[in-house]
Amino acid sequence: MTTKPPVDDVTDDHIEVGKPRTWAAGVPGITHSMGPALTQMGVRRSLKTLTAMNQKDGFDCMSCAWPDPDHRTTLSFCENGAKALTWEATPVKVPSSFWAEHSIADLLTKSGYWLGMQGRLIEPVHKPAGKDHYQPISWDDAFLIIAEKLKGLDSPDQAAFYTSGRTANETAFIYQLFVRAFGTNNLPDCSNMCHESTGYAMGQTIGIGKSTVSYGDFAKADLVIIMGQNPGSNHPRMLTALEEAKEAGADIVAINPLPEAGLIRYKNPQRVKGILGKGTALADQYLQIRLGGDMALMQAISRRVLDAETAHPGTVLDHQFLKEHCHGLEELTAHLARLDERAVLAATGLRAEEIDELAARYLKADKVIITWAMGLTQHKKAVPTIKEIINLLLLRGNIGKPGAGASPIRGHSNVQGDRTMGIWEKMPPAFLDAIEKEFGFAPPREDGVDSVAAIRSMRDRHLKVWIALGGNLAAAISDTAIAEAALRSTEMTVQISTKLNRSHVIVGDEALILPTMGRSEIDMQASGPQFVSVEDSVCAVHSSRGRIDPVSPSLLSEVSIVTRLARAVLGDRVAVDWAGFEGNYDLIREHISHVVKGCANYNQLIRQEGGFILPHGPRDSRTFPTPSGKAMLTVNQLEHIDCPPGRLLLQSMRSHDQFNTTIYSLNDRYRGVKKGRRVVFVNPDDLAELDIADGDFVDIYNEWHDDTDRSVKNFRVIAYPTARGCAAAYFPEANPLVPLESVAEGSNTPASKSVVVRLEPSQ
Ligand SMILES: Nc1nc2c(c(=O)[nH]1)N[C@H]1C(S)=C(S)[C@@H](COP(=O)(O)OP(=O)(O)OC[C@H]3O[C@@H](n4cnc5c(=O)[nH]c(N)nc54)[C@H](O)[C@@H]3O)O[C@H]1N2
Ligand SMILES: Nc1nc2c(c(=O)[nH]1)N[C@H]1C(S)=C(S)[C@@H](COP(=O)(O)OP(=O)(O)OC[C@H]3O[C@@H](n4cnc5c(=O)[nH]c(N)nc54)[C@H](O)[C@@H]3O)O[C@H]1N2
Ligand SMILES: [Mo]
Repeated sequence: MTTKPPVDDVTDDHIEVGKPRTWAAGVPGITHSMGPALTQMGVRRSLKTLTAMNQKDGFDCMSCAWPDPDHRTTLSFCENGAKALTWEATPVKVPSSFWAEHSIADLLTKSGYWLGMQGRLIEPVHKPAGKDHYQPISWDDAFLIIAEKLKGLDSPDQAAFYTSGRTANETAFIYQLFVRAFGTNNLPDCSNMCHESTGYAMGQTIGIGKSTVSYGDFAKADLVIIMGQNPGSNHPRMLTALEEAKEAGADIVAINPLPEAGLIRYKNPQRVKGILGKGTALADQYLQIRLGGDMALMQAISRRVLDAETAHPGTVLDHQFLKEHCHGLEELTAHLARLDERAVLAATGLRAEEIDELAARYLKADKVIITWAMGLTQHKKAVPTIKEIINLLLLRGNIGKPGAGASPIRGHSNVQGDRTMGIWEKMPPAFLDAIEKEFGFAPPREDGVDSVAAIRSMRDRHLKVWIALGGNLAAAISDTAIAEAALRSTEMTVQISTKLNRSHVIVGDEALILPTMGRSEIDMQASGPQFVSVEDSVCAVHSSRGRIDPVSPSLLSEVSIVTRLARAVLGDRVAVDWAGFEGNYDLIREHISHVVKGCANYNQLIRQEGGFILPHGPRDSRTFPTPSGKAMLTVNQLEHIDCPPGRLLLQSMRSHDQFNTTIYSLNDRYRGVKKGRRVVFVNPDDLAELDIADGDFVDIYNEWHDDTDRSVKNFRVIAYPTARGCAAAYFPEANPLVPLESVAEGSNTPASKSVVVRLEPSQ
C-alpha cells in the first residue's frame, strides 16, 4: 500500500519568500511563532511552566541538549525551548470519541502538523489485527496484549525497542534492563541517525565519544570554529555562550554551505543592547563550504600547520603533548605531505586564500574549540571527517586544556544520557558484566540492531515487534517508502508517546499507543513526587522535576509504563524490584550508582545544587582510554562526492519552526520562508545553468543505483545564496530521497546531508 502525501503539506502554492535574515534572536519569536500552541495553553499555565523551565528546582528544557550556565536567569529558555514546552504542556486532549471518528486510513491523509495539534494523548488505545481503528482499552489490558505477543515470539531478537533522546536517565536505565532481561540487545535509538558518527570517530581516536569541553571553556577560548551546525535555530542558547566568548576576545569562524542568520549576528533578548541595538556580530570568518567538503578542509588546515612547523621548527606543534599523549604523528605528517591541493579546492569549493586565512587564525590561537552537529555526522565520510577534526586539535594540544577542545553539540535533551545509561545496541562488555553482577542474570552478548538495521530486518520479515519509547521513526528514518512498508510488515507496533505523530498511523497488524506524561508534569508515585535526571552535551548531569499537573490523571509516567510492562512480560524471571522502582526512583538511582561508570553515589550527587559533571579522562587529565592509552592521530583517505553534470548535492535540514519531526508552524523565519515547507533552496548560478527560475515548481529525483523510484513532487524553488552545486530541503519532507543503504561508513547513520539529485519541472 502506498500512502498519498498528507494534505496540508502539499498545498504549497501559498508559500511566501522574503529575504533571508542576517541576525538571530529570541524575542520576536516568542511573540510571533508560538501563536497556536500558546492560545491552546492559556496565559496562566504558560507562565507557570515557562518560569519553571531550566531553573534549579524546575525541569530541564525538553528541546536541545545545550548546557545550562551556572548563572541562570529567571527566563532561562529560548524561543525554541518555549515552543517545545507549549507544544507539550497544552491542556488540549485527544477525546475518546476521536478514535471512532478517525480511521487509520483517514489519519494517514493528515499532516504531522495536524496530528500534533490534536492535543495530548490521554488513554491507551489498541488497534486489533484486521481493524482500521484504534479503540480505547485499559492499561492492564494494554500491558497484557503486549506481554502475550512478546512471550509468543520464537526469539527475543524478533523484537526491537527504540528510544528517542528525550527519555530521562532513570527510565533509560530500567528500559535497557528490561530489554536485556527479556533477552535482546535490539536497542536502536535516535542517536543512530544523529551523532553516532561522532561517537565512533571520537571513541576510536580519544577513547570517549563525548565533548571534551565544559560550559565555561567557551569564554576562555581564543577561537571557536562552528562546523555543520545551525545554533540560531537548533541550539539558540548557545548564541549567548558565543556572545560571551566574543566579548572575552575570541574569534569565531563558521563553516557552513548556508549563510545561517544565527552565525552572523546575535541580538540577545535578555540584554537591552540585544533588543534595541544591532546586537553582536558573531562570525569573523564565514566559509561557505561545499556539502561534504569538511574532511578536505580539515586536512588542508592540518597540512598548513605541519608546513608552518617545517618553516619554524619547534614552535608550532605542541611537541610535549604529542610525545606524551599521542600516537601516529609520523604517519599523519607523511600522509598530509601528499595532500592534493586541487582536490581540496574541488571538495570544499573554497578559495585557497580562505583556507589560508582560517589556518592563520588557527595558528594564532592558543586555545581552540571546534563544535559540530548534523552538517558533519550525516555524510558518507562523516567518521573520517570527525577524525580529521581530532587530528587538527591534537597537533597543537587543543584537547584537555582550558578553553580548548572538541565539542559535538548533541540534539535531543537527553540523548547523551540515554547512551550513558546503556541505550545502545552494542554496549561494551564491561557494562554488560556490571549488569550481570548487579542483577544476577546473564544479558545477551551479541550486538543488536540499530535504526537502519531494524528497518532492514522488518523488511526482511525477521523483526516482528517494534516498541518505541518516544520518537517518530516512520518520519525520522531515511527512505520513507521502504521504511513505511517495513513498519507495516510487522506483527505489532507499540508507541509510548505524548502526542500523535506519523508513526502512530504507520502500523503493524496490531498496534498500541501508550500515552505518557511529559517532563514538565508532576510525577506523583507511592513515595511522593519524583524527579528524574538528564545529561547535557558537556557531560553535566542534573535533576529535572515536573511542576504542572499532568494533563490527565489517567496518564502514567514513563517509569510506570516501563516497570509495568517489565512485570507483565518477565513475571519473576529475574530478581528485579520493578514495583519498588515505580514507587521510588531513588531505588533505580541506587542501581545506576553500582552499574554506570562515574555515577557512584548518584542519589547524593544528583541532589547537589546544579548536579554534577561526569568524569572524562581526556578533558580532566589528558588520559585517553584507547587500547594504546594514547590519543590516536589517524590517516584518512580523502574522498568527496563528484556530482555528475546537471545534478546537485542536496542536504535535508531543519527549519526554524520544527523540532525534528514535530512541525510547530510552516514558517522558517530566518531563511525568509513563510507558509510552506515543500521548498528547495538552490544557488542562483546553478539555477541559471539548469534553466530553472526562482518560484518554479520542480520534482526532485535521486538516481541511486537500484530500481527504486526515489522522488518528491512539487517543491517550490528558492534562489538562495548556498554554496555552488549544493541544494537544501527540509527533513522529513526530503526523507523519501535518502536511500536506506546510503549511510556513513562505520556508524551506519543515514547520509541525509549528501543526496545527489536531479530537478525536473513539475507537470
Ligand atoms: N528548535 C530545534 N532545536 C533542535 C532540533 C530541532 O529540530 N529544532 N533538533 C535537535 C536535534 S535532535 C539535533 S541532532 C540538533 C541538530 O542541529 P543542527 O545540526 O544545527 O541541525 P540541521 O538543521 O540538520 O543543520 C545542519 C547545519 O549544518 C549545515 N551543513 C549541512 N551539511 C554540511 C556540510 O557538509 N558541511 C558543513 N560545514 N555544514 C553543513 C547546514 O547548512 C545546517 O546549517 O538540534 C537539536 N535542537
Ligand atoms: N533527512 C533527515 N532525517 C533525519 C535528520 C536529518 O537531519 N535529516 N535528523 C535525524 C536526527 S538528528 C534525529 S535525532 C532523528 C529524530 O528521531 P526521533 O527522536 O525518532 O523523532 P522526534 O521527532 O524527535 O520524536 C518526536 C516524538 O516523540 C514523542 N515525544 C515527545 N516528547 C515525549 C516524551 O516526553 N516522552 C515520550 N515517550 N514521547 C515523547 C512525540 O510523540 C513526538 O511526536 O531524526 C533523524 N532524521
Ligand atoms: Mo539528533
